[in-house]
Amino acid sequence: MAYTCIEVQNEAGIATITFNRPKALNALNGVTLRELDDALTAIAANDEIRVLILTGGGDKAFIAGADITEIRQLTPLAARRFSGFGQQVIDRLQHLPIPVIAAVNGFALGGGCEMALACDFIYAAETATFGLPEINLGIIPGFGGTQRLPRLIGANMAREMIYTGRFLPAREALELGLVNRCFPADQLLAEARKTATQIASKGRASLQAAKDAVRQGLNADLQTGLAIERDAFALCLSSPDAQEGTSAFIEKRKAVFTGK
Ligand code: CO8
Repeated sequence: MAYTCIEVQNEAGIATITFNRPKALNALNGVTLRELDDALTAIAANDEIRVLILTGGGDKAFIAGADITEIRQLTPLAARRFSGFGQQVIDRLQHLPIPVIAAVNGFALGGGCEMALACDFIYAAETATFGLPEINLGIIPGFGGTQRLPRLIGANMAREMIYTGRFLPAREALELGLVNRCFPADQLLAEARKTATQIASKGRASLQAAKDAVRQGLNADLQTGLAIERDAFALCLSSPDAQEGTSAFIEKRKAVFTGK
């Protein structure tokens, strides 16, 4: 499928998806979501890809939200469908079998912030801005923001952001734990790639097991989470990559994981 609103690049086991409608600050329209859905299917099916980075094209925005010109025309039924489709695509991102890093290079607002929240972690340019400003439009977040943000930064901070629509500068997002690390804008992608390269050298099975265990455990009580971890641990230990990793330690050499 030829894409018009995103760009996909694969290099050395690292895929990068760039949202590319800079004139509309990369706002998410239906076409962008469909293209993203398609790209995620291809990435999930490609065993060579170990890590995905999401970023925004142009120098102003990661994604400035759902495309307001498009959503304002929706009937309630169509809005429910569009919100459901957006949630589904963003959920697929969260369930992708590989780690996903959001490299937030500018505005991450509304649906853009919600997209970043579904990634495994967020790196941000010092000039980036986060927010859920839907309340200013007379609506609420519809791509998972009311659910994922409280889980990440706590209910009260999330409530304040959602009720006021306030924009948070990257430094404040860092203090809140919304962002893992901040970098000067011109170093953001290189830093995201550096971490991605480090992660890409690990075993595919153990990365997926770790990702699944954290995600599933976040929605479970502690005892259930520990049971999930036990099962995932046992499965990992029986994998060829675990044999390789433990043998390499004993033989004092660097492990070479095959992803099995
Ligand atoms: N949708 C469509 N176009 C947009 C959007 C958007 N979200 N954001 C910016 N644009 C467009 C502007 O209209 C403008 O276009 P043009 O040049 O043709 O006038 C261009 O991008 C540049 O924007 P600005 O001139 O406004 O740039 P500024 O630097 O002055 O301001 C801001 C940047 C502060 C980011 C400002 O553009 C803004 O406030 N944008 C809207 C942010 C927002 O409210 N986002 C939330 C959208 S709603 C949402 O995400 C809901 C998700 C769930 C949907 C569920 C579906 C049913």
